[in-house]
Amino acid sequence: MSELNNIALRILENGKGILAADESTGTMTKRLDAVKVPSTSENRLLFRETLFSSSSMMDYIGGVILYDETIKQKSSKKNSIPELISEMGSLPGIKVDTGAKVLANSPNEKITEGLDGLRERLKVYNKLGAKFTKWRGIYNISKEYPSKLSLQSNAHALARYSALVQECNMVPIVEPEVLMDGEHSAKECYEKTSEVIKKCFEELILHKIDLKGVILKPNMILAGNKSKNKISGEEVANLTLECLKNSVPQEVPGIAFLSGGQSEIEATENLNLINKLNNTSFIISYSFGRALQQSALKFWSQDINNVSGTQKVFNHRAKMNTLAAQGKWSKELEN
Ligand code: 5MM
Repeated sequence: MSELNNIALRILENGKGILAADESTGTMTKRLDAVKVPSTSENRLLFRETLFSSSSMMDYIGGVILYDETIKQKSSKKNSIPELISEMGSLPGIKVDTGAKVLANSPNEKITEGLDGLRERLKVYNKLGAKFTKWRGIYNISKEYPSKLSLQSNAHALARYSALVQECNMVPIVEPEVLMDGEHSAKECYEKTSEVIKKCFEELILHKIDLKGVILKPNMILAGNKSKNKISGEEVANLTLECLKNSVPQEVPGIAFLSGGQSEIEATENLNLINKLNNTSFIISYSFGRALQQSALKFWSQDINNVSGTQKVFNHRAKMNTLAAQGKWSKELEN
């Protein structure tokens, strides 16, 4: 087994998932504003350290995606944040894209930037303890989108990123997110997501990526958030599995879904159904941001020094998602 394959499997072993705590300062400020906590670097660290020192790190969270600010911070016990995460039994990772900007010549679409100087930045992150990385490309759905230009350029960037990451002995998480925004049907989401994922792997293969050392982080197949034709959880699960079977090469060891704006329970319920019906060879788990942190953040904002109370809320959510990653979750367990 290669070292990269080993890391990917370790992150996702036994129903473990990934905590996406890689909100850029702008996004984190929006999250903190919403719960009326000032977005200072101390507060951002306090909330994150509260999660990273919870018992979930041992039991449910196989990896944590950090943001540049956090990977360079020190915990209250004066060890580095990657050291804290490793000591708790999880693996530290890092978001290495520098954000999505307007795609030239297709102003309604985005292209993710961050390739310039990436080889050097990766060496620094690796020295700081990162074992894996993340890059997110975003796509919107409408009749004409994603355009060929967006499909091609985002896949190309994801492949070049993956090659540099593997060269530096880390596992790339490849995140092509087809956004939930819009009136589109689940069928359209299925078709466009399949096209997006296929194009990504076409480029990854062209760039000679070791697919056994990659984790795919896709969206689930859902109707748009403004669609009148919502589908059942079983239909979400069946369409999502069908899409993965048709577009992801067998060598890829694991798939960790993003939550994409679903509520906490909805994301857990869909993940559970996907795993119950999983007829693929992939390990299927989670890499949630909002769907893992929402309740914990709300609770923490009432008293930012209540570490154990906040950890209890977070541990519950992480446990529910790990059960869902094993197809063992049920609604009753939520109470
Ligand atoms: C945590 O949010 C990440 C993006 O942050 P920026 O937009 O500030 O760069 C995002 O990539 C996240 O990792 C994934 O979308 C998963 O998060 P959700 O909330 O969709 O599960």
